[in-house]
Formats: sequence, C-alpha cells, structure tokens
Amino acid sequence: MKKTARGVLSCVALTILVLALAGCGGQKKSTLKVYNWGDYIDKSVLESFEKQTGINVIYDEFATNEDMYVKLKAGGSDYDVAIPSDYMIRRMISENMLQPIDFNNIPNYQYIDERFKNLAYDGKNQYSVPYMWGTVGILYNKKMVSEPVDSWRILWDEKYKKQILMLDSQRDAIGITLKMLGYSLNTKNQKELDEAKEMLIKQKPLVLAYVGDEVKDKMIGNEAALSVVWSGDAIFMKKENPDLEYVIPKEGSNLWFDAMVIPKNGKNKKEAEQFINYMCSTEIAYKNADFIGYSTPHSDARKKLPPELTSDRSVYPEKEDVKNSEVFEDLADSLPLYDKIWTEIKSK
Ligand code: N2P
Repeated sequence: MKKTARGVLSCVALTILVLALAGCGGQKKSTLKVYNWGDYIDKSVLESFEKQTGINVIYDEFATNEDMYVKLKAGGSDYDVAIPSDYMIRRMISENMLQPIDFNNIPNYQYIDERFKNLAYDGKNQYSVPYMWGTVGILYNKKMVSEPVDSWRILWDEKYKKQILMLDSQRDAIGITLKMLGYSLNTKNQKELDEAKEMLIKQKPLVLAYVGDEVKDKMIGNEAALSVVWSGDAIFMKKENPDLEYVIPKEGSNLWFDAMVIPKNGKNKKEAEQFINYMCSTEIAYKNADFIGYSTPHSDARKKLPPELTSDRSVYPEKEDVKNSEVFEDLADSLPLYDKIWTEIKSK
C-alpha cells in the first residue's frame, strides 16, 4: 500500500518533469522587456513578434519622459528597449545610460526617411532608431469654441474657465507658455522662466485638469472645450469626434521625435535589436502608425497610409508649418530651474 503510493507519486513527478521539458523545448525561452508610452503601439504587434520569434515580451508603459528616466536611473529595472523623446535621449546618452546599437542588425533602418536621421539628439546615429514624430498643439471643440483658434493665448481666456485641459508634462506645459510669451522653449533665462511660471499659476483656476492619456476620453466625450495635446492623439480623437479640430499655434510649438533605444541595464541586446528591426518593417510600422494615429518616419509605411491622413498638414506638417517651432534640448545643469517651477505650479 505504502509502496504503491510512492510509486504513484514518483510517476506523477516524472510526468511533470517530462511535460516541463517538452513545454520549453528543453531550453529557456528568451525574453525582451519593452518600456513605451501609454497608448503608443498596436498590441497585436507584440503578439505577432512573440509568435514569429519565440521571444517572450514583457511590456510596460510610462506617461512622461521624466517618469521613464526616474525608473531607469534608479537602476532596478532592466528594460531592453525604451522609447523616449529627443531631449531625453540626449540626456541618457550624456549620462552613459544607453548601449550603442549595431545597425548591421537593423537592415530595415533603410526605410527611415533621411530627414529623421542625424538629428541633434543623436548626431552620429549611434543610439536610436526613430519611431514616431509630431508636434504639440491645441485640440478644441468647434461646438464650444466659435472664435478662430490660432494662439496659445486662448488657454488663458476667462471665458473658458474649467473647460481647459493641460498636458501633465513639465517640458510641454512650461514650453508652450514660453512660446506664447515669445521665448525659446529651451530658455535658461531665470526672468523668462519666472514669467512663464507666473502665467501658469494665473492659468490654474481656468484649468479643469492636468491630464495624460485621459485627455482622449474627455475630449471625445465633449467634457472640455480646449486641450493641449500631442498631434497623434489629436488625429485619433478627431476620428472619434468630428467636432474636434487641431492647430499648431502661430507663436510656434514643440516639434518632437520619439525613438527606440537600448538602455544600459538591458540584458538582451540581440533580442532588442531584433525587435527594433521588426518595428521598422514596413508592415509593422504601418500597423502601428495606422492604429495609434501618430506620424511615422518610415517612408514606405507612410505611403501605405490613407492619403487624406498624410496630406493633413497638422499631422504631417511641412517645413513652413513648423517654422516657429523648436525641438526640446537637454537642459543639463539648468534642469533644476524647470523642476522647481513645475513643483511650485503643481502645488499651488
Ligand atoms: C502617446 C504618447 C505620445 C508621446 N500616449 C509624445 N511624444
């Protein structure tokens, strides 16, 4: 009786062992950890990558460049691919937080339009592969705002008290205020920054909320009249609610580029490069751009998108549409000035 029980037990143990070995083909499955903005990919792309390569993808999201930076800098994470913006990539390069990419492993890089290569944030093209690009602008509801919208000033108009949504992102909020005041959004001048701070504090009673991805539900649901948004989200919202319109204000704005990088702490460089290359295949780049609404730097994927989208100059602006706009630079030693202002504004 005793013997039989032991026999059954060892038989069960053996079966489990055999199944476990069969399940992973006798070897450990490789993994890839990806860190991206919220709502910034067609998730079916992750599944198809897993299926095609057998690599298991762990996918996490962040809401701002600053959140992403803090998590990576803390050192406890080991993401293999992250997708920050230009100025943050510059900062991460200068702080030795990224691994150089072996472009021999990214043959699909050839499809990235030359306009998006050798940009100042990664001048020698060693660390990043462009993913999406765009602008910051005002998305407004034509039923709630009847006057023409062409200036950031409208976000300070008492008439729209509690109908304004501001981007909960320090570079963006301070940046558009600096542009409204006629200053550079990369200024390090204390007087100009103080002026921007005062304006943002003055604006606070008019602001319904500081938001991230929630802006989409709110604007689509007609809960606010005006919002500061990134261009690709504007496209998505315009599709869902035809009363919405997007403009790049005349004072100029921020022109930005988000790109894929390989953080220093990542342990799977080979898989990371495989993933980046996959994201740059025409089919996948098209799928992502079509799904999220953002502008793709991929020349062939762009050709596959509906012409009414790619000819919309608020999404695919021409040079003259962004002539007053600037790309964010890494603020380096002056960053604490911005951090301090932002804390003061948010705590008022
Ligand atoms: C999408 C975030 C877009 C990033 N939720 C803009 N740089």
